[in-house]
Amino acid sequence: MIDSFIFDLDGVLVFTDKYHYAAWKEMADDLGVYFDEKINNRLRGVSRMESLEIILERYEGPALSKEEKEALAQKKNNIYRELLKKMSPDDVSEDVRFTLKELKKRGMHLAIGSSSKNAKLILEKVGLMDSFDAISDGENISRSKPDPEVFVKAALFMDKKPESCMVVEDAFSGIEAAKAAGMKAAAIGDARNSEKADFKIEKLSDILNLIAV
Ligand code: B16
Ligand code: MG
Repeated sequence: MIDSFIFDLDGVLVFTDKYHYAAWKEMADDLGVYFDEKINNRLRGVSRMESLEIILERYEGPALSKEEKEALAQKKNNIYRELLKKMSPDDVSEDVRFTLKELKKRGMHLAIGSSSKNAKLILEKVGLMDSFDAISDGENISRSKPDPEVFVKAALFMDKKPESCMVVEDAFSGIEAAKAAGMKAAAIGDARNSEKADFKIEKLSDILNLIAV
């Protein structure tokens, strides 16, 4: 029986994807590399360094050293964190707030399972830091989605078994990670096109109808 939910952050609870895009775009433009929204879609749920490698598929300049790549990722992150300063509790929809409160009321355990190293900063900015029993994010994993590590750790932090957890994800890589962890996977947004998802939802509150499964 499902008694725990693990939420992806970017694309599920908040929409920081527009800031990721703006920051990568500025970095790519400065480097003279083509980058658009379609390429940006491939970066959902993917770690920062892996995202950079995807963007560099179009790079035609001289070979970049590890240090140069790290500097590019750092540059993107600095721009991104500057943009995150604009975030406030208004960036969390009524539907998201209602759903989290309702799940708590029904005795569910709640965790974050995000690839982002900025997850805690985002949760603080939008006032959701105290809404979760556990946070598993880019700071406590060594392998990124589709590896199940981030969700396995979230379940561990809550002291829950994988089979009692449902993951809510907007990324293909996240749905794969949830299934590899032995959990149920509910897809929202882009991930609704994934054949591996157990459930497809339009809005977050739709998961309230899935609890009895
Ligand atoms: P950072 P999620 C992911 O967050 C984003 O979807 C992905 O675009 C980003 O590259 C990744 O976090 C790492 O983020 O650079 O902040 O560590 O969807 O797993 O919550
Ligand atoms: Mg996401």
